[in-house]
Amino acid sequence: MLGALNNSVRALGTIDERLMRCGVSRRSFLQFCSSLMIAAPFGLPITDMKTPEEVARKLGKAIRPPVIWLHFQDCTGCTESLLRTSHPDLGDLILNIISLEYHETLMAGSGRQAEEALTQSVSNYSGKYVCVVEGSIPKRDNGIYMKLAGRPAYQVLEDVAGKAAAIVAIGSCAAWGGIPSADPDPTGALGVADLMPKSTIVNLPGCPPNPYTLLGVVLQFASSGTLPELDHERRPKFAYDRDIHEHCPRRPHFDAGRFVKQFGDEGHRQGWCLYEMGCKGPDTHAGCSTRHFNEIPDVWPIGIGAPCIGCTEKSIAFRVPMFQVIQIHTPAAPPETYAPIVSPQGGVSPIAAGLVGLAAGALAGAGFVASRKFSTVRGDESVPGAGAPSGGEHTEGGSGTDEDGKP
Ligand code: FSX
Ligand code: SF4
Ligand code: F3S
Repeated sequence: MLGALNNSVRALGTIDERLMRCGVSRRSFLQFCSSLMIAAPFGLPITDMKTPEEVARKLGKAIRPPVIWLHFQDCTGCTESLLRTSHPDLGDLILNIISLEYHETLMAGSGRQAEEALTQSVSNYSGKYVCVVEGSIPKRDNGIYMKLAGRPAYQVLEDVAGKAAAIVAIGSCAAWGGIPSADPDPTGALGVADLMPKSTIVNLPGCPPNPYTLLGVVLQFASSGTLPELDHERRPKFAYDRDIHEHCPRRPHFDAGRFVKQFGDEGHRQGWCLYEMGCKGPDTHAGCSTRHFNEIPDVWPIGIGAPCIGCTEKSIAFRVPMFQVIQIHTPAAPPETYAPIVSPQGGVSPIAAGLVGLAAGALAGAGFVASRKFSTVRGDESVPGAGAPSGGEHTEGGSGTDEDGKP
């Protein structure tokens, strides 16, 4: 629901109606709903259901949300990650689920035609659309570094985003300036919230962010008119609640003190921890380690052997040098205190030798007792100690009695 609907919004029809009209199979829609559930396993009411069928039932009844997508200073990676899925059908499906009214990269029109399309969309869906902003907005020298149809980008933003029901700042550029704001920040690049602090804004930082996070937010809004719970940086908690380091597949190597020292070294080939290569995972909140990109397993920075640069964190990416090692703020012991991988070899004291001997003796004894407890008769699954089996063959090489009954 997008509040009280006007006729233009109602005319967009429900997601179910659209999918049926376009011949999209139920199976594709259910697959999409499963992916949405994986991307937002907790904290998003639209996916807080038991099965993809339930999610599909709820989503299907929602009116397709009208989306107006603005591009400012960016690389278009956010759009690319949304539409360049490994299954081409999925890109089509997404464009059927949301109603993308204006998007400069995707629309056929240009120049005056495009301008008219923007004006028309804003007026048709005023107060009802989701405005997705990609890219940062230059403010230095009164915004002369980026103009659209002769107007500075910040004015276009204020006009279009100002009439939206909700604004989603997709990517680190739109959230807080991103790459264009890196030192020396020649254009005075700002994020949407810097320019419109009082508006309803959801920040989805990431360079690029996971597209399912955007779809989760937009579809949640379309189906119930609500936005997910946000953290202090206006990021939805369902996607930014944990840091990369907490659930990184290389974490066992970190804990064991196995670090890549140089790209291409043996540790790098073995998939060891990238902390000493400058990985910012311990200070970076994002879900990349469990929600990979483009539907392909292991497609995320650390998965392909690159350290996390902290792209979802305002104070890290494009502020702290990529390969600079950061301090560990978690209570874990510092890496210097970890046990080395190869322990130095030295002489063995008589006491230590005695203790090792005792331990070895105990283990050998336990092994002998265990070998006596389990039957070596093929096919015998009786409980150890429950008495001799009544028949069957001896196992080859078994450690029980031989054919003469000798132990
Ligand atoms: Fe920025 Fe989006 Fe990085 Fe690029 O456009 S967040 S540069 S991936 O794509 O805005
Ligand atoms: Fe993973 Fe980086 Fe943490 Fe190492 S430092 S475990 S690579 S997040
Ligand atoms: Fe960004 Fe780090 Fe994920 S660089 S994409 S937050 S692994």
